[in-house]
Amino acid sequence: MIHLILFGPPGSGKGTQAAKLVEKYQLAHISTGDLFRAETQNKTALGLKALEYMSQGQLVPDEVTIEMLRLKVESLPDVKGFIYDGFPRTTPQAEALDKMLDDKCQSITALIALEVNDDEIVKRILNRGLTSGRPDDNDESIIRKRMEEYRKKTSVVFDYYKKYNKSHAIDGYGSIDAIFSSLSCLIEDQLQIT
Ligand code: B4P
Repeated sequence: MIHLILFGPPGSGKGTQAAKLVEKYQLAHISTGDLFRAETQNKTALGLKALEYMSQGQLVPDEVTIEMLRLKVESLPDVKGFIYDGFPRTTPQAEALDKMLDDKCQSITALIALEVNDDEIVKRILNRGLTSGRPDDNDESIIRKRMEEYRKKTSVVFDYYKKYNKSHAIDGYGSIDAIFSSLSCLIEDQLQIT
């Protein structure tokens, strides 16, 4: 089964590209950010807990995130594969994902990182904040906090999968279609996924 991780800093375009990849390769899309936002909208205990962290630009604790991810994966037994968007975001999350897949005799196919610099990220997220209604999109200091969390806790996940020769990076600048084209080339030529 295919297990692709779409990786990169907040606002690098993971959600945007994942939506296109899902359609082209018929994979199931799991965005932990979207799952948390749905829980928050439904005012569940998990959603209210997640909101405390998300609205401050912090990562939600690992144990909450890992359990939510596991339940979502297990609710989709018949799919061709998965695109994980925004997960794993810490080394313990990566270890938990590997363990979960190992128990099913499966493993991560590849991690693909979208590379974008800080100024472009702030510009994109503030722009999204004009319409998204997300509390973490409107305030530059919270956006900078998210970027700091990424550098401190998340960027190491790239090196974690690099040890297994599974990490790839592509340029996250340019039009959405141009980036999608680079992603598709990598997926088809290097990963041999069709
Ligand atoms: P996420 O929902 O994952 O959101 P994101 O990182 O902001 O966005 P993404 O990279 O998907 O960017 P997008 O395509 O939307 O996380 C939100 C929060 O949830 C986290 O801060 C954390 O608190 C919590 N969370 C989620 N997962 C977690 C986990 N595993 N562990 C702990 N906590 C977790 O693009 C951004 C904007 O740029 C959009 O407006 C888009 O239209 C625009 N854009 C995209 N591509 C563009 C391009 N090529 N050119 C110009 N603009 C572009």
